[in-house]
Amino acid sequence: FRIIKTDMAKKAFIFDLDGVIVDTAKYHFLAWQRLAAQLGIEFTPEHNEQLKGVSRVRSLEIILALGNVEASQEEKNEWLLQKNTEYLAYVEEMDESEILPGVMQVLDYLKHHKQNIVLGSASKNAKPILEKAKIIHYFDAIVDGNDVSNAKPDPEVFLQGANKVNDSAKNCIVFEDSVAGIQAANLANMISIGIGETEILHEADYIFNDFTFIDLSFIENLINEKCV
Ligand code: B16
Ligand code: MG
Repeated sequence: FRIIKTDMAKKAFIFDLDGVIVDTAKYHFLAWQRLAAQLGIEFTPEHNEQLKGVSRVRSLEIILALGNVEASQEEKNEWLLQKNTEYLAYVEEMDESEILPGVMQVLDYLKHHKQNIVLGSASKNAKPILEKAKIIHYFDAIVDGNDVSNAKPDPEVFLQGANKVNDSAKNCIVFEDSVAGIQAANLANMISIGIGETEILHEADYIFNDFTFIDLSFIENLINEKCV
């Protein structure tokens, strides 16, 4: 008889951080809101939605545009530092209780099945956050805001992640909560899984409200799906 060889290459499961693994968006919001108030700019939770998945520098530009505020590069640098210092004070208080529901179950399943686990985040603070959440050891590779030059929706962050674990894009699955992140995964030719609302993330291949809606048999199918 003949042995039919199937492609059993390890898959790479690439996780966004903020909004997927932990809800740090609330701390970004508090820190940005304090700065906005200081500058006399109204900044609401609705405005904050525009900052999801967006870099720190771009976030400041969006807030300044909301208030029609023009500033020198020096002032912008000072405000970026102020915001990040305040944000890091919140991060300092974080622990594993802030990991979003259902995430650990999927991470444990992937680890147990020896799949590659990768972080693909726009945040320059990703490593301290993963350390605070006590899950940094789950990750085979980390690509964050310090590594990439092109922000999502550019696929660079996810392509770098695939590269770090020697996986080709067709073997990668991305979990993302932002529209730009889903677009980046699609542009990278990876499977995109939206975590959040269908109306917002409709470009994703699959959408779940949160990780508690993901059945482990779904993950099992992704692992076993033959890639050509
Ligand atoms: P930092 P993600 C993103 O993280 C956040 O969604 C976004 O709101 C934030 O501005 C960005 O990180 C940069 O964060 O100021 O820590 O470098 O969703 O890509 O994990
Ligand atoms: Mg995110």
